[in-house]
Amino acid sequence: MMTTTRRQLLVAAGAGAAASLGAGVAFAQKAEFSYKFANNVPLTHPLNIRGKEAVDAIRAETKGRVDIQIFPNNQLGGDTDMLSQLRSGGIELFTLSGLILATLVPAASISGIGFAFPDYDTVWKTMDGELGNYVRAQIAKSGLLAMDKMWDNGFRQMTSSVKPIQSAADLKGMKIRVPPSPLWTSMFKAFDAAPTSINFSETYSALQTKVVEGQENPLAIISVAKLYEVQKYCSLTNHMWDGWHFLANRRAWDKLPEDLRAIVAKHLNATAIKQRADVAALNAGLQKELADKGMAFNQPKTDSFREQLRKAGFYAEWKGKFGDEAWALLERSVGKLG
Ligand code: X2X
Repeated sequence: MMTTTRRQLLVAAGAGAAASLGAGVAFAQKAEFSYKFANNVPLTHPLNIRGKEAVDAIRAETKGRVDIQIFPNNQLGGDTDMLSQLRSGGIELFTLSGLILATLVPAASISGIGFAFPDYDTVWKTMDGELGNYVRAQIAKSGLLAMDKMWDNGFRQMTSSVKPIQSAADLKGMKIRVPPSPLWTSMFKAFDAAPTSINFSETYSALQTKVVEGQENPLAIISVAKLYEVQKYCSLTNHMWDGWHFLANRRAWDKLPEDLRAIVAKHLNATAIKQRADVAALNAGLQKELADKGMAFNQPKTDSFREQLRKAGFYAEWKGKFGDEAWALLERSVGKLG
């Protein structure tokens, strides 16, 4: 079943490429607004497949006035570098994990609290709702703008080249790559692991050269970035959810006339909903494909991980950092934490 879904996605990618060639001919005159959209994942990820669909729709509906070029797969640098470029205006559009954005907007990492979300329904209710609005308001104060709908990365799983992770005790001392974000480092320190902050652009080689033994990511990322080539074990921990904010440089956004802004936002937000469905399907079905490629899967009980976070004071510490208002918004959606 999964092979079909993946094939459909790849066919969609091909169709997108053809459509954009057509668009190039139709709108050969120079666009009034030529913007760059940069991101950290390969072209085969639904973020780029649907992203392409969105920029094609925007080009068509604006009759070529808004022309967005996609720079996938860290072509313009790692996440922290792309964030600087977004702020300076070197790139106009960028998708970034809320947790990494938290280096600039601390509230943005609240969606990554360990084991906060039980399922996707709760994720989208929360992030399309009040907590998401709260975070987007904080982002707006930073000179950036976040589209209303986040794009899905997914529930994250732990992988390693040395052993399956069966319980929190197996993480003790493990050299594990985490994305550059205080919350990620704090969480894996609370697990008693030895986390190192590494941008995704450097992750494959860090695993390959054994600078680190493990990493954690949703199955869609493990698949499209071929992390299965350098990792043996995959432990289905679902320890946190992660998604991308679709960010714009404020000055570039304000340059767009109101009607064009509405068209861009409409397509980015509508396409996000389709991208979420693609990622959910991939993450639900990729286990067999990755097993066929040689990964060994296990499904640990989550109790020991949750208990370890509680014992280490992780929830109490981050409740203090995020503050009562944000924490209450999160708990209103997901129930009492910690
Ligand atoms: O850096 C990662 O691990 C990734 C690709 O999941 C993010 O964008 C946070």
